[in-house]
Amino acid sequence: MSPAPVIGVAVFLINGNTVLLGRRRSSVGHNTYALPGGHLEFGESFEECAAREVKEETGLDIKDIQFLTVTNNVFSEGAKPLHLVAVFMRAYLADPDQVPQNVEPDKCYGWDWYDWKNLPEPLFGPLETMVKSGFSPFPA
Ligand code: 8DG
Ligand code: MG
Repeated sequence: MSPAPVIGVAVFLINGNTVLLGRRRSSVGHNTYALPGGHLEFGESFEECAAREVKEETGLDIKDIQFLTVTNNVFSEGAKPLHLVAVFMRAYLADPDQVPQNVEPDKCYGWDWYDWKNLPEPLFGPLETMVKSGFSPFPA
């Protein structure tokens, strides 16, 4: 039987013209640059999940958390098929002087700010698809 779809929440943490990205060590999307984020836990709002995952992965506190969009991702190739509903949020640093920490070094090589016009490669698949479609996380 196929596994149930899973819900991921990823956060565009915006600082000026830059967003926070980290190169993944996890098996899904290994070595690609991704947003902080993780899986929605039972009973959580998207905003709560965004704040929790950013804190757990980077130590940062965020504010003005808003829903942006959702994408439906089916990875049918590979040993472990995955159906992922990815919820994308936007947020800002609660304290602009706070610096990201690599709190989960087994999952990530480290966090850094990247100019939206000059993103690193390769981006994590679901993120790359959005960027290629012309999506922008910045307020209009
Ligand atoms: P958890 O199981 O400890 O709660 O979470 P995690 O280990 O931190 O999960 P994750 O793989 O970082 O993220 C959860 C899902 O969200 C993952 O299967 C893929 C999806 N997702 C996207 N785009 C992005 C992205 O840019 N960054 C992150 N972190 N996840 C993303 O579709
Ligand atoms: Mg994560």
